[in-house]
Amino acid sequence: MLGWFKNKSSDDLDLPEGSEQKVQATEEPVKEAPKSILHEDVGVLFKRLTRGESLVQKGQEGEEPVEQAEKSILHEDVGVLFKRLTKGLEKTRGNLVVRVDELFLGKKVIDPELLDDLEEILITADLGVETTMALVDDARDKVSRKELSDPQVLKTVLKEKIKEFLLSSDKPAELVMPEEGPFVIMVVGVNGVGKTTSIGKIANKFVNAGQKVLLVAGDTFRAAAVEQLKIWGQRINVPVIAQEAGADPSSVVFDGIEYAVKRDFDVVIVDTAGRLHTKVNLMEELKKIKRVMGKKISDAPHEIMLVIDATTGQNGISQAREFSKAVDITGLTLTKLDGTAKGGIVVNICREFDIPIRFIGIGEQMDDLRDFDPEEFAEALFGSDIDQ
Ligand SMILES: Nc1nc2c(ncn2[C@@H]2O[C@H](COP(=O)(O)OP(=O)(O)O)[C@@H](O)[C@H]2O)c(=O)[nH]1
Ligand SMILES: [Mg+2]
Repeated sequence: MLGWFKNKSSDDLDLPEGSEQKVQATEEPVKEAPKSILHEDVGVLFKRLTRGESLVQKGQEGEEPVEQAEKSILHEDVGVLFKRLTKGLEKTRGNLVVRVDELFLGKKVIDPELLDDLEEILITADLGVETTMALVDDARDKVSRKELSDPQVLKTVLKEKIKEFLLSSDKPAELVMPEEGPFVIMVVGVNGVGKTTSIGKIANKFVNAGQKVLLVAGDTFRAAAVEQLKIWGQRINVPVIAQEAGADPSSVVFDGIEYAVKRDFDVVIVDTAGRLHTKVNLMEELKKIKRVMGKKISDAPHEIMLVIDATTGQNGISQAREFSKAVDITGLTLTKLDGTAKGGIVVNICREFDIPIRFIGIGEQMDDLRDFDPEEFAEALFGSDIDQ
């Protein structure tokens, strides 16, 4: 039987010594285990989770019709969610889309000045120099080849191109589900980017999909960080493995993984510190944590998720580079898009990195962590038929 779909036992949870269990996991009704989700990639898995689908339906054997729509979001919900996404991206929309619209308003010719102004807008919205140059150079080429002369057409071309960059990131992640044992997610990122908050929100999605989730407080740098994760554990009713502040993170993680294996957890999400005494130590510590996981479960962690605060602009890009050097980042979460006019960073990241964006944060509420769907994102940003 696959680890992901092991029948849940309702035994008591005995936490390792030194760990604290705030709340007992609620036991979900036992469901029959499907067989074919094994090689589904993690990206797809996350997407299905965030759409509220049950994980225990795809590939199910047997003749009874799969109740596909049972939990999937109804049409009106999609509309509401989309509106919220649009609202979350309002600042970026104002800074990028509205400014581009204004720039092109009443223009009859594409002259160098127009292209310079366009360049400035794109840079200001944090699309990054390279992405901006790619867009503007493409326009210049088209103009000089006389393929393009109408500014309104350029505007459309520009939006299409940005969409293309976003969509280019929509590649399946080369990850497979573990054959047995829990699926382990290690969450990394600098201090304050939204790791712990995102962990709570992601864990909630897994819980809603019927998974038995364990949180591990690997950020032992500050007592408040441990407390914060425990509070999330309470909110969503999942146990948290933690030790006192200052404890060795690797030892907390070791305990956590061991506990999860022993107790048949489906998903383990490990929080890590974003700051230690020096940067070098942080990266070394993360490598060590990763090694410790690998000792307990040979292919763990199955996902190393880097959380980036979108309001930090190009800094976020440097963080992605730096963390990628230390550990193999397999997925990204971009938080606080609701708080920035520089959401163009999403386009920049899609174009520059091969790492898929799993989630975007558009607010502080539980369901404000959204599955990143490039098509939907582009639509929310550019869609002209959206009432504001
Ligand atoms: N507006 C907004 N705030 C967020 C979002 N994600 C996280 N935050 C806030 O960012 C702050 C830092 O988050 P935290 O999870 O503690 O960051 P960590 O240090 O990386 O664990 C908290 O106040 C969160 O509520 C988001 O998507 N939008
Ligand atoms: Mg934290």
